Amino acid sequence: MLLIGMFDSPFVRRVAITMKLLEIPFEHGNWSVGKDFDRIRNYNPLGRVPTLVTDDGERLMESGAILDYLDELAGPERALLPRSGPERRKALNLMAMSTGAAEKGVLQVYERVFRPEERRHQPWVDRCRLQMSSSLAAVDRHVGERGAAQWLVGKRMTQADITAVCVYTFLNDTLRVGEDAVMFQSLALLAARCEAIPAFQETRVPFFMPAS
Ligand SMILES: N[C@@H](CCC(=O)N[C@@H](CS)C(=O)NCC(=O)O)C(=O)O
Repeated sequence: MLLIGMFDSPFVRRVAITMKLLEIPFEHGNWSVGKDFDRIRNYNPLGRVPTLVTDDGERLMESGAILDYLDELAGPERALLPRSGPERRKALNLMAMSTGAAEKGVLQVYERVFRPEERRHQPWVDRCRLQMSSSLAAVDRHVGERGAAQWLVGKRMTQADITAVCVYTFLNDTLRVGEDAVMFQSLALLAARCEAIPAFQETRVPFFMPAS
């Protein structure tokens, strides 16, 4: 299988960590959405990552859809998302809050990476920051309610934990959300626990953020 996209993206990284945890081997297409745009578009008309090319040549897009495929490959015992019921809904909800925060973070990052300074619209950036922080704070509250030594859902690590940590680490690297230590303390503790695990360490590539 070929996983396209750099690990500095939280969406790519959550797929890569999942593949490592599930022991599904893959080649890594370490291509940038900036300079390798045309190359990526050969596999995904949107030019987005992650994109997964399966051993059968099928091209899968959207990290959520890719994770669904990987869970199916792994089977119900090893799948990283609870199969049904309240635990599945809770995990999906937490993942939506985390990926939503990441999307609002990515929009702020792209303001700096792709848009010239004189064309930026600060009220839009502020709105994104508020949405990102509020969503991340909601995830942080859930982590806090569960307690520092627990997982977000059930008794073992699930996709809800992997996604929350990938997003928190990305937003901390790029937008320094962790400096607001009061708001995201519980997430910071969960991230510290997870980032020590080999699958997380092997995929840890800090995003290069331009200064302004
Ligand atoms: N909803 C998508 C989001 C993926 C996404 O935003 N990827 C970014 C990299 S972090 C990307 O490909 N950006 C390039 C672009 O959209 O032009 C997913 O979950 O896969």
